[in-house]
Amino acid sequence: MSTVAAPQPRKVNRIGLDVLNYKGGKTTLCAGCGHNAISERIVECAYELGLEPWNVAKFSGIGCASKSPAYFLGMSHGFNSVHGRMPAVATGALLANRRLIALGVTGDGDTASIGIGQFMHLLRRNVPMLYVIENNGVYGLTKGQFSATADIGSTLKTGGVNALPPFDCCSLAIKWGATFAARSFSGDKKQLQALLKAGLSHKGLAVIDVISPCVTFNDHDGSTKSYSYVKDHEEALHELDYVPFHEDIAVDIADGSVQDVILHDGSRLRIRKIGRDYNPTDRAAALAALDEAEAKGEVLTGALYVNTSKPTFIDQLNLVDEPLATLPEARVRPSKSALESIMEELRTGQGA
Ligand SMILES: Cc1ncc(C[n+]2csc(CCOP(=O)(O)OP(=O)(O)O)c2C)c(N)n1
Ligand code: SF4
Ligand SMILES: [Mg+2]
Repeated sequence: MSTVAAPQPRKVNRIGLDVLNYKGGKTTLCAGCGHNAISERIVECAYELGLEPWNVAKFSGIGCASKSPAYFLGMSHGFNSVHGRMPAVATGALLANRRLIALGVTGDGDTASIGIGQFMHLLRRNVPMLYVIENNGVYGLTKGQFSATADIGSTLKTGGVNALPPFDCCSLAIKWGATFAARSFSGDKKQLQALLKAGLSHKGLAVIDVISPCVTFNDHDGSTKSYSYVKDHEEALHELDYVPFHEDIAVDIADGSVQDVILHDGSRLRIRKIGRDYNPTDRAAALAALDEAEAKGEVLTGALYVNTSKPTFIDQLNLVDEPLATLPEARVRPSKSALESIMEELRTGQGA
């Protein structure tokens, strides 16, 4: 006699959702593309953190990387902007609703080529969002031309050699005002998960540059953004764990090889030394380490820089606590007498 297995209880997170609630549409990217692995990590992180997907706003530009928000967090808001213009859209949305959890996902072309101007202003404003760069060194969507993150001497599949120096998005981020900067690799599940969770817990601009190989156009010998190059040249600064605020954090950290960075929501980024001493709160040391790695052809990964004390763009504007988008007209529209007073001032040079 055959027996029917009892249905397994649904595994849910602390807000009662299962992992399927954090998925999106089926990917249309190439099999093996690094961007797909990053989407999977985002799904896992959002589920494990217990994010309310309806409070998340996903922002992107144009490119294979920028298509990927369609493949995770299907219950969240999403805005696919013009190529390279995502920062302005995200900034505007956050000004209208400061309670949104903003997640930008973009490519190296979208950020460092056409979008470099917008990226720089996002940095100097410290706009509070997680900004993930899926960095493959090429414009994947338009068939593999070099982007502005391609290294000097890197070759195209067709043989062309890149002669121009790259922008290092982490160096730019640290130098110009992001308060969290990290580099990871789409193939490093544990490190990327810890960084994504920490970036989502950070109050300020968190930039994570993830080397994400394009298997179709930039995964050959001669590319410095291929799986084999990154595996052979990765230099991890430390081992990382993310400890959520609701978990017991009692751990013996007396031996000096572990450092905790306390994030704004009370969770911690636990940093375990694996070689050199590295303090991610030291801005000058972070920039020097990136320069040194670039000179050696190394891909430096880990939490490069964290600053939890700088005010965000929204804080600096002294906005009211409620989202502006929800305020009634009576609170956002000047009264008739206030308008008359302004008009009088313009007419006479003196207030009414
Ligand atoms: C204004 C504008 N210029 C150029 C393009 C053509 N275009 C589409 S995607 C893209 C590059 C995308 O590269 P990246 O951001 O690195 O994403 P990937 O496809 O590599 O993931 C370009 C140049 C466009 N869509 N819009
Ligand atoms: S072309 Fe490259 S970047 Fe685009 S989906 Fe395919 S592997 Fe990914
Ligand atoms: Mg690209």
